[in-house]
Amino acid sequence: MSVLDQPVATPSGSPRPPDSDSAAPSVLGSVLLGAGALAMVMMLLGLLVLAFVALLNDSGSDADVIVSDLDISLSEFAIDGELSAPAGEVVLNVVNGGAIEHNLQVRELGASSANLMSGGVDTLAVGALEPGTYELFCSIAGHEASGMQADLVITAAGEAAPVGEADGHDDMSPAELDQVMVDSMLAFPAATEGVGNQVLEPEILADGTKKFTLTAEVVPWEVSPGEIVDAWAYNGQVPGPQIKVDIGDNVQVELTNLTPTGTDIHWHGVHTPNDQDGVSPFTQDPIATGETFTYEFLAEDPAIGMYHAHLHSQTSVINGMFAAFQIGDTPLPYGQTISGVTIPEDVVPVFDEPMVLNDAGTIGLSLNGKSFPATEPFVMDEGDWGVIQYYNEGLTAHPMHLHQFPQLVFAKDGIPLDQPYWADTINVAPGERYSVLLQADTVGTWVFHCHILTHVERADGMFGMVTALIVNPKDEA
Ligand SMILES: [Cu+2]
Repeated sequence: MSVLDQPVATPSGSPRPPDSDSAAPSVLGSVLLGAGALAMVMMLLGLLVLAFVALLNDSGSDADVIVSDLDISLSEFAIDGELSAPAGEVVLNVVNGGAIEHNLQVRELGASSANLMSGGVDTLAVGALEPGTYELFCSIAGHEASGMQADLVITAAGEAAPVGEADGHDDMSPAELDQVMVDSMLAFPAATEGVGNQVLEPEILADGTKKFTLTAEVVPWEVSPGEIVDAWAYNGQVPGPQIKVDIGDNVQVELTNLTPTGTDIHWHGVHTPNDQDGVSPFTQDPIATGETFTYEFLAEDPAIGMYHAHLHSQTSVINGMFAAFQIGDTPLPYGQTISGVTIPEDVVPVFDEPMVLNDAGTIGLSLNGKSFPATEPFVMDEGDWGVIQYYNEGLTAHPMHLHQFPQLVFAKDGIPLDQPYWADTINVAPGERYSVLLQADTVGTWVFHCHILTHVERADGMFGMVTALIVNPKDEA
């Protein structure tokens, strides 16, 4: 924090314009640089300002104004930086250090920075602030709830600045902080409206073609209890409906675009003719708002794929336009012995479920379109086997850790591994898919989460990329 140590007097009751004080220092700087005629003109203007200030001093003004420049950093999903200042003029120097678009608003003042792309900067001069607490937040849907809020504390002159993180919990005792965390965890699993990943049934055309119908539109989506965001969704779901076809099927997918922008569908990890790859304008024209386009291709090879928008993906995909697309079945390592563990010849998983990761946009840090405690648990009986397919549709990698049970990675991006391997933490980068097999041989509720800890906890409790594997005793099945 740089507080100007030469307070400038102003007439009582008429706050100084935020930038008037900076004119004089910048003029002096220009003169030092010897910058020619423009600098001379600026210097004259500066002298006029100084003369005006002197005149105000002579007129008997008594209000000293302190100007505080505060550096504020935005990221996924936090507001950090200099969050306290003495009463006076406050200027917020905002930088977006994150990967996606953010802004900074002061709730009580209605003041807002511009929307900043990654690396963007803006200066928000909020004027003279009285002592008190002001709420800072990012107004992009879902970001505040994901953690982008902070308190700006303005102290009275001579009062010490608060110590510690100004996250709205400074006044809580350790026991109270414990209780907030415990309460947030005991809310799991919480019911919310809307279920993603529903398997989409095709219409079978006369020639046997499997035709799937999708509508893309912006819909309200309950990410966590009471937190409803604008999702960009296929058929009103996040993730969009799962499409499963067999090897050799002729596939048609008819998409009607009701989103505000043009779109297309890219079949990620799926072999298609070039003109069906869904990358406008290279392989097709953008599908404009209100238009319908039909993709058609032969499902030749097995795939653990994804489908998502390619055009405007930085908005549409992270806001929800992503889903699983599967061709055929990826073979399990039947009868193989891997690191001393033999997979049964006749293993039959009790489930084969997608785990779609996202971390950005309106949906935010989430598993299958939901944030803890609204995430769906996996449920098995003791001794059962299950298959989980990880898909990362977000902007950063997530090390997915399951307590207690190693996961056998048997395919990467849908390609069966010659040498499957066991791991308890699977790092899934954007665009990647991992297929894992696991056996739940110990009863209990086992936490299953991203191990980037700020993706799962914040001061007001557990959230985001956490779910659980619940293993019931066999005889209670
Ligand atoms: Cu993560």
